[in-house]
Formats: sequence, C-alpha cells, structure tokens
Amino acid sequence: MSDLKRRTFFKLGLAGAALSIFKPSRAGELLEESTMRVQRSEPIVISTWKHGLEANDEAWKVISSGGAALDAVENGVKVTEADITNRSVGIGGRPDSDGHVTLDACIMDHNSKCGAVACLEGIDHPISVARKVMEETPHVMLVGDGAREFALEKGFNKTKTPLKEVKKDWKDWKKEEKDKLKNPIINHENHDTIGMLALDTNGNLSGSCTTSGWGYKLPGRVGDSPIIGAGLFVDNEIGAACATGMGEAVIRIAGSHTVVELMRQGNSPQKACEIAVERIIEKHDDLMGLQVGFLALDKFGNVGAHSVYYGFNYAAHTEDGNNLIDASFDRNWD
Ligand code: SD4
Repeated sequence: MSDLKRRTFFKLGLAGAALSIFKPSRAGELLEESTMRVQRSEPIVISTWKHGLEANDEAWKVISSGGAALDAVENGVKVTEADITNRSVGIGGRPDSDGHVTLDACIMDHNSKCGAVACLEGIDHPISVARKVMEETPHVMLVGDGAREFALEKGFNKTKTPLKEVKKDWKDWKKEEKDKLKNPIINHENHDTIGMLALDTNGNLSGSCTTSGWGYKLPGRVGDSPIIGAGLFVDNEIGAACATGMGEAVIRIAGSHTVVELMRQGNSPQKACEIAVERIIEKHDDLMGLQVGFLALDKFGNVGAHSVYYGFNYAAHTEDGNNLIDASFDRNWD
C-alpha cells in the first residue's frame, strides 16, 4: 500500500470522524465527494488463511483485467470450494456430529445486494448458489432442503458427501469422542473458512465467505459465515470486512458490520479490526480456544487484520504480487 494512499485515508478518516460527532449524515457524503476524485482504483484482493493465495490468483485474473469485484470474489473462493483436500471449506469439509456435511456461504456486492445459503448439503459450489439467491430471488438467505432444492433447480451438480476419507475420520472421532457429541468443544485447528474481499478498478467493493463450519458441530448449527453483517459485510461507500474463527462469537457482536461501522467513524481498517476483537474479548469470560480473526479493506485499498490469538494470516494480492501476511493478535495460545 502506498504511503500516499494511507495518508489520504488518514486525513479523510479524521475528517469523517470529526464530522460524525457533529453531524453524522455528513460523514458518508464527505467520503463520497472525496472518492469521486479517484477515477480509477488500484485493484486489490485479500482473503483469509494460506489457501487464500490460490484463491487470490483466480480472483486477480478477473480484477486485473478490469472485471468486477463481484466476479472476482465468486471465482476466487470457488477454487477453495473445489479443493477436496480442504477440510473446512466445500465438499471436502468435515461433517456435523451426525455425519452430514452442511455448507454455509454468502456474497455481497457494491450495491449492498447480498445472497446466502446455510446448511446446504451435497452441492459443490455454495458460493455460486448464494449468488443465484441474490440475483434470481427476492430473498437473501435459503437454508437446508430449500436451499438444496433451489440449487438443483438452477442446475447445480449433486455431490456425495462426506468423502470416503472424511467419513472415516468422522467415524474415528465418534468412537473416541462419544461424550462430546452433545457438547462439542471448539477446536481451533478446524478453523479455515475462506473470506475474500476485493476492490476493482472501478472502485467497487465486493466480498464472499464460504465454509463447512465447525467440524462435528451439532446438526443444524449455522455459524457466522453465511450471515450478512457477521461473517461478511460490504458498504461500498466505506469498506468491507469478513471474519473467520468461532462463528458464535462473531455473531454476538455482528462482527463484520461492526468493523465496517468502525471504519465509517474514521478508524483505519487495522484499528477497526482491533476494536472489534477487543469487543469480543470483553464479551466473553472464557476465551479458551476462542479464536476469531477479522480482515478489512477500505474504499482506498488499505488493509487491516487482527485476531484474538496468534496464528491468523491472510493473503493479499496487489499489482506487486500475492503475499501471505501474518495478522497482528491480542494473545498467545499459552
Ligand atoms: C464458523 N466461522 O462456522 C466459521 C468457521 C471458521 O475458520 O471461520 N473457520 O463458525
């Protein structure tokens, strides 16, 4: 990120913050006036975890050739969904405690249009089903059998889940963890959802988020990832944010929406992620195993990332290349 961009945003951020104290509705107007001066944006795509590198490459093909951020974030996370070795996204994901792989996803564009699916079983690209919900229905979210019926009607392929090797792991888990069936314990190794945010050359933002959720969760459990405002939020005037980690904690503070609103108040994306993490920490007496990471991108291409615990990283693709970056964090695991 260039210093110039940072300085520009810093100034705008301060101006926005000052205005928001006296006359909140003016803050957005000021940013809009300022961004109108920017004719074309330098594109950027960012996404959670190491698998974001591959996903970014695909998304980058779209935005670097002048395509829309919305297409970039859909195509990008489809790479992760299609990777059957991934145990926390797509059809290679871990099942719930009954052995069903249920997938959650959502997508949001620069016009605040959004679509989501939750508890979707046996369909290979939940993110594309979410996009169809957004574009071809008057609804925002479809769940369970309804989502599956809709996907089949729209021509998506049926897939058999869980995969053989995943089923074997689940059976072993069931034998060993019988007592945990009714009370799943958070396992931070299971947390590898992909959330992706992109800014295209027209200055438009979009985001996507897709996961198989908490491994061996209770049947019917839905996390933050398909919930607009929790796992993902985009406001084209301000910025976008997504979350990864323990969805229950993210939902409790409407995490991604909170991050975007903090940016609207003049905080940098980094500061906004830090404040949101702080809020999660304040709201939970027991933080044991509670990992949450936020990733944010503002309208000017500035990035922020912060997590409760050490270990969260993200991939960022700009014109300078595609890099894996460690996020800052509040505490170590020990
Ligand atoms: C969930 N937030 O279902 C997801 C899981 C996750 O990295 O993010 N894993 O709660």
